[in-house]
Formats: sequence, structure tokens, C-alpha cells
Amino acid sequence: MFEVIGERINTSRKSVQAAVAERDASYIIDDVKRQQGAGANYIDVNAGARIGHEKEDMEWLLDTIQPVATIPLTLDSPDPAILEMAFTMVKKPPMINSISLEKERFNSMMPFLEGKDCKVIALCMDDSGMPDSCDDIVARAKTLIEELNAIGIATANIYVDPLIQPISTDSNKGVMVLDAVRAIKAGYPEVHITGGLSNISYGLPQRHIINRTFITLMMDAGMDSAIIDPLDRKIMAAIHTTDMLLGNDQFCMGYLKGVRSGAIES
Ligand code: THG
Repeated sequence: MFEVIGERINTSRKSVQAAVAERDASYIIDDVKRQQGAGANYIDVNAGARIGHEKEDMEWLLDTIQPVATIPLTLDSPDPAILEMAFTMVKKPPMINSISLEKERFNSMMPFLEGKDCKVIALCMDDSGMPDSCDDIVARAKTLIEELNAIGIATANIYVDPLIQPISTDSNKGVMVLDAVRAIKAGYPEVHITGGLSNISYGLPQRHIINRTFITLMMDAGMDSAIIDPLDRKIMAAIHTTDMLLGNDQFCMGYLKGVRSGAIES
């Protein structure tokens, strides 16, 4: 089953930043309920945008969200200290977003993750930056999976983020990540593939059509999760329809249910 990580609780979004600054709990609660109602499987929580306030903002967000959250949270920060603090606060086993091969981050995340009951997003990033070839993405994924396996994180609990990059910067970026996803899934059939989908359309107009078309290609390659806005009805409909067309929806039950509920329309 495809897993949707709802991206909306992120202080880089102006409305969320304002709600967090004003400690407007009802705005956040309402948004979380809407993401859950739309079919999100996880709620991503990112409090990184108000510089110097990430710790208190993350604490407040977790205290606010957890009483209404019926699904697990994805704890989203580049700072291992924030992730460790957030991990102690969550009531359900979370998804940690993220570990990478950047030395400092890797060296503090590994001892923290050892033996933990959680899922982990593994970013194909190292100190040299974003990957710039398919082989580069695959090699980084392999290192991350093997290092995480060695500290007791099962492959099925790892979500590789191959780092989707803007097609506007280089017309090869789409094919590069599609080929990498196929190769990673061929080597590790149990691993999950996720990522921030909207990066593909950065810098271009009419972004939604690019995102929605690209996700069908990525799902064919083996992507089985994405960090997206679950309130975007068109992308959710594209995901459900693609899942059916790829043979992941027995007797088209999920599709038919989506049509009956009004979630899927032509
Ligand atoms: N990989 C992983 N985690 C991630 C990302 C990724 N977390 C953060 C980000 N990328 C994914 N989350 C979001 C959240 C909100 C928005 C985009 C990605 C968003 N963006 C609007 C835009 O780009 O137009 C507008 C922002 C606004 O409202 O001001 O909403 O890649 N592992």
C-alpha cells in the first residue's frame, strides 16, 4: 500500500508559522484532522523555520497534535538533538526524518537510532551535497541501508529518500532518480522509497501537473511513499488510480471506495 506523509505541519508555510508563533492550537488541530480525513498515513512535523525557536516550537506542536493524532508522526529536523527530544515525547513509534551520510549528522544519529523502535528516512545526501548521478544515489542508499541494518534497523523500516531535484536545473534529473529507484528496489525489495515530491517542479510554472505526472512514473519505478499535501485532491486521486493500475488494488476495491466517497473523480 502506498503511504502518504502529510507535509502541511511545516513552519516554512506562512500560515503554520503564524499559528505556531501565536500558539493557535485550534488551527493546527484542524489541519491535522483534515490531513487524516484525506487519507494521510503519517503527519510530518517540521518546526525548523523560526530560527532559535525550533525546540520550543517542536515541543508545542507535539503537545498540540498528539491528542488528536490517530496516525504516527514523522519527526522532521536536520538537528539530531531536536529529533532525540521529539522521540522522547511521542506516544506511538514515529518515523524519523532523517539520517544522511553527512558526517556530523550520521555520527550523532547512529548511536541514537541503535535498537530504537521506529522507521527512518535515509537521505541520499553526504558532505559533498546532493547526488549528481544515478550511481551516486544508489551507492549512498546502499551504504545507508547496510549501516542501519548493522544497528538493528530492519530494511522494511527504512525509507530511502533519493532526493528528487528540480527538472528545471537539468532535464536529466527525472530519469536519473527514476533509474536509481529501480536499482535500489532491485537490490533491496523490502526497502521503501519516499521523498519530497514537489522538488521536481521547483522553478517551473503550473507545478501541480508536473508533480502529479511524475508521481505516476516514480510509482512505476518503485516509490511507495511520498511527502505531499494530502488535501491536494488531484494528486491523491492520481496516487490511488496509479496504485490500481500497477496491480496493488485487488478487485479495484480501493479505487471504487475512493469514487464512492468522492475522493476520486475524473
Ligand atoms: N525530503 C524529506 N523531508 C522533507 C523534504 C524532502 N521535509 C521537508 C520538505 N522536503 C517536504 N515538506 C514540504 C512542506 C511544505 C511544502 C513543501 C514541502 C510547501 N511548499 C509550498 C511551495 O513550495 O510552493 C509553499 C510554501 C508556503 O505555503 O509558503 O507547502 O524532500 N525527507
